[in-house]
Amino acid sequence: MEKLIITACLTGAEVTREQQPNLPLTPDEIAQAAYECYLAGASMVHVHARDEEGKPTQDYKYYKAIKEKIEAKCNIIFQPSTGGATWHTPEQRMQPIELKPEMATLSMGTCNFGSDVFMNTEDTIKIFAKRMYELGVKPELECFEKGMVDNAIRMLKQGILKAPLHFDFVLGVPGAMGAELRDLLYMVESIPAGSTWTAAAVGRFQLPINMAAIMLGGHVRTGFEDNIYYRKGELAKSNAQLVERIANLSREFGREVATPDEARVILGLK
Ligand code: KMH
Ligand code: ZN
Repeated sequence: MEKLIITACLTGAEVTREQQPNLPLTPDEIAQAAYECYLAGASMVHVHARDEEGKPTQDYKYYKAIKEKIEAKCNIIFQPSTGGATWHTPEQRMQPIELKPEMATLSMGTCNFGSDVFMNTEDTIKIFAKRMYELGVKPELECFEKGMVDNAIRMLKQGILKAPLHFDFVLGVPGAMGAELRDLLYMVESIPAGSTWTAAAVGRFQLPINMAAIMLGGHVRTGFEDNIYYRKGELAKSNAQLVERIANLSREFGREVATPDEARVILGLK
């Protein structure tokens, strides 16, 4: 089986220090967490920036600082968020694309997101995609429910997206698709042949969905953005602790873990 790409989603836009005391917030903390995850077996980091008050920000300058600090430490793939927080405008959300990262996220539709709405109109998706391809940034297609996979396939046929596609199934967000095994299987069966995919799931669903992805030949996203616990009632010590468990499980299963350069080949980044 292809080697496993582990993406560490370090911070997110929703989790707070009150909930998870070890949440990395500053560019230095995020870069250090990225490095620890790299040492633990991650080949990519999904990054959300925070300002000096710990509030989610899509400001270019924070992402630039984080990118540079990570690159000074290791060659892990830097994948900034263009999702931001639900209250960010599309213009704010697009800023990290200008850094020309190898990848950036691209959410494929609108859904409820807890008590908020995560808005991604067709026009917004097209504008984000166009700019990404102009700058040589490969989109990771964030699909929070099956209709978003269908949207991606439609946009592929229209030439808005380019094959091979890389999907990230984000399951278990309150207001969107659940995170049972059947939900993951439905997503996996629905994507075009030749696509690659990663599975992420929220809270207690993170570990079982990650394990299913290892077995099914997909890739894994783990980290505090999606889940802050190591096991029931026990907070994780770090993002790296979650990455290390996935790397160990995968190796036990007989599937080696990809280095960043191996991940680049699998994802067609080089
Ligand atoms: N924070 C969510 C509203 C992404 O990073 O691309 C959106 C999100 C998706 O996290
Ligand atoms: Zn995110």
